[in-house]
Amino acid sequence: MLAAKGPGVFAINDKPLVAETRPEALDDDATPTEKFFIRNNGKIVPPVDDPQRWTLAIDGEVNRALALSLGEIKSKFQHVTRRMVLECGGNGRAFFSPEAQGVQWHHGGAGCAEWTGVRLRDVLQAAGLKDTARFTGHFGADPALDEDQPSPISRGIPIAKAMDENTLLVFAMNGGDLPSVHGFPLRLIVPGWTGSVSHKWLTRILIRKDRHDGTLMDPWHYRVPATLTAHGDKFDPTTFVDLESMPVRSIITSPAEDTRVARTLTVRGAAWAGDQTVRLVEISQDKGASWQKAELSAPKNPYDWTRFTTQISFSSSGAHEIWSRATDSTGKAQPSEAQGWNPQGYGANPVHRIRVSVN
Ligand SMILES: Nc1nc2c(c(=O)[nH]1)N[C@H]1C(S)=C(S)[C@@H](COP(=O)(O)O)O[C@H]1N2
Ligand SMILES: [Mo]
Repeated sequence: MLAAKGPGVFAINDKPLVAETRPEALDDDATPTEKFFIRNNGKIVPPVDDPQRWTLAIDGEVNRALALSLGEIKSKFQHVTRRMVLECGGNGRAFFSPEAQGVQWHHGGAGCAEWTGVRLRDVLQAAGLKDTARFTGHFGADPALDEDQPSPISRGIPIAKAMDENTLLVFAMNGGDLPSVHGFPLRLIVPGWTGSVSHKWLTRILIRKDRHDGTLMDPWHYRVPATLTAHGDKFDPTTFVDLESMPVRSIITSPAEDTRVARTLTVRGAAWAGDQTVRLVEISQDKGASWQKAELSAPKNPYDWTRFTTQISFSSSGAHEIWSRATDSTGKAQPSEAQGWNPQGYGANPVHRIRVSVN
């Protein structure tokens, strides 16, 4: 399966399949499908023999429970295409020291694709939300690694996020059918939030009166301390809060790490900030002693990433580093080192640093 992925994507884990994208492979405005990161929790990618017979159930706190075929979803609701970032909740985990538990992502557990689908809001309105509707629960067709378990993952979001106009039920990626590994024939894209709520191979959305209690909704998963913590602190997960919006991050996508570069060169990259927007991206060529502002291009639509570019000049040849640092619309900037160590390793968004050899 990974063979279908392009260069610049490397497997972190085999079963379940987890693959990260190298920063230099994220140099396009829209991440090509073959370069998009993969995060599976289940045993296999569920085979879909006949997509015409795929149905999505909407039930629970609704006036009319629905069972919609793929054809009905495509024909009854307005199509929307948006370029939006999808990012794993654990992105950046590898920057925590000592090592936190979970997939050791660097900055490449993220990508920005063109997603086409319908608004979840429109479908929920067709079902008619009851006043008691508070939270969603997502169910998909992938079997758990341990087949005694009901599902590898079943997470949910508050109704307000489900009703956000940018939350989509997606059937196409970058203009083609959604690939199997990314959730064919139907997935959720809940932009800006931990990727774990963007359910793949989606078969059911249960509308609930209360927070969902499915697999990986337990106190340890996708939950973070409410205050800044450090390694050695006592952690009580019952006091944690749900990880929702992802923190601000930037990556240098050109030049590539460990390559030879000219004394004067263009540095290019991307920055994004969960539910916030990117206010500022700065580049340092002296390991953070001084910073120079990069030029930002306007995102195409909400939740698109912000591409940046700037020219820098080194005054000497040899080994150097280039760093990038983004600041979000609330004024939060990426720290020099990962902050807020927590056992599950969420929220590590240090500046991106690459080594280059200057001619
Ligand atoms: N059914 C299902 N949906 C899922 C997952 C999964 O294992 N099973 N993984 C989630 C996680 S943790 C992430 S980060 C994203 C990754 O989406 P991608 O593989 O298309 O990049 O899918 C989410 N949706
Ligand atoms: Mo994830």
